[in-house]
Amino acid sequence: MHPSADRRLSTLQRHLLPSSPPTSPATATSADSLQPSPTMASSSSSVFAAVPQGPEDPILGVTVAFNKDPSPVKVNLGVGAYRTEEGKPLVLNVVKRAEALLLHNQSRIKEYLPITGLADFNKLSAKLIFGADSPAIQDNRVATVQCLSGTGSLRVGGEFLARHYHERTIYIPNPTWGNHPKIFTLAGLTVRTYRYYDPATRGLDFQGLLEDLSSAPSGAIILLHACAHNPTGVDPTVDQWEQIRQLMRSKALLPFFDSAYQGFASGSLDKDAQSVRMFVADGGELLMAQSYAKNMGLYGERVGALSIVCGSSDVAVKVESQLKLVIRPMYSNPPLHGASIVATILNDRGMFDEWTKELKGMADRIISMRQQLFDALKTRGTPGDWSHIIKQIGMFTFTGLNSDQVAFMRQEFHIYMTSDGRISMAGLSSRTVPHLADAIDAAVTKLK
Ligand code: CBA
Repeated sequence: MHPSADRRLSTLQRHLLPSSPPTSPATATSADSLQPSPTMASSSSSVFAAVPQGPEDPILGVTVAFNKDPSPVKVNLGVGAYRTEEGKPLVLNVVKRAEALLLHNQSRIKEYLPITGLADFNKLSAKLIFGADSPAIQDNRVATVQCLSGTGSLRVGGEFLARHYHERTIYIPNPTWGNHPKIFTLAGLTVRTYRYYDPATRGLDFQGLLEDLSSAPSGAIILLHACAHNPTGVDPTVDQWEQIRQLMRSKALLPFFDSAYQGFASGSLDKDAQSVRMFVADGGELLMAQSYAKNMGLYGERVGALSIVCGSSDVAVKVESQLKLVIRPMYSNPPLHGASIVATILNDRGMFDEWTKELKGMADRIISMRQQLFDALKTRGTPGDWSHIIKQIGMFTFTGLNSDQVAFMRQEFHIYMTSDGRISMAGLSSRTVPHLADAIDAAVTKLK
């Protein structure tokens, strides 16, 4: 464990947890009652005047800055959102078809969904990630609830664990998606990190990972990226996954998988679910947060699922009853539209096949962007080894550029990325690769 990383997290936890409420004032005197009450505040003041300005989100704030930039050559490689070769957001054809079907179905109603969401959607989502022949599904050991995309699934899972699991510590990889520590801290868990990435090799710090998981307390929760690790683009090999699985099961560590990119890493839904399926096949328990934001392009529909694989069907029934108690006071029940799109596609063989083709098209375009960027840097003779661009997988490249170089590229080239040097390959196109390569070349040459 890195003590410095742990210290950083506890500072973060102090910032995130609500501060204790102001002590209640002593009984009001008559002088007090002459002071202007909050409701008497003049129009120029506010009862919220002392609210401090909050910082922009490190990832979504990049888009805010990008939108303000009037430059015609600007490129947004911050948020992980797919763009076409023309640089436009993509609505999949199969999604348009599903929406057209839904629109023409006159018998559709707009009633509330159950607290757990659309039943069909839940069943199909569990099958998609665990596999149709999964023993856990066949034994009815899975409790699945529809949630607000990946983020909502992680949060509901975190709150469930904080209420009902004996160990409150969750270990997340270092680095990880910036929202993870905030989600789990606010859910009521204690967040610690395990070593994951080695900047020297720009690959997995497998030894460090095994050491840190070995020294985690028995029963601790371990957050694992199912595939296409964000932000590094570095995943364990199948052999390494097997060693992780054996170690975790031998120490009764509880896996909490985050699957935000199924199909985006390799282009194959089954291949990208391999790590998860290894953990389900051994009969053990786990949590799974699934998102359809990227692989179906349903970002703004906020559609995802939390599945908890339990030891028996009896336990799964009780777990589901408790998930309902987490969800009901939070947002009552989830939205209908996105889940209906997903269920329509997953329920129809033809549409499912069309989806997998479109998904593969997106994954392949990202892979080709990796090659093009690598070639462009090679042509320019840019100092350094850039082979990690083609070795890393999924939506992001963890370039190794430092925050000064990132700031320089924004200032001089209007290229926007997160300050840790992560670029969203899905935001690149053949047209913008040369511009990015020029910017990286200038940044590493000028700012060592
Ligand atoms: N888990 C991981 C590992 C992610 O990268 C993201 C999205 C999510 C949540 C969960 P959603 O709630 O939309 O289903 O996704 N991360 C981002 O792509 C972005 O959407 C990213 O740019 O890192 C974000 O919200 O930050």
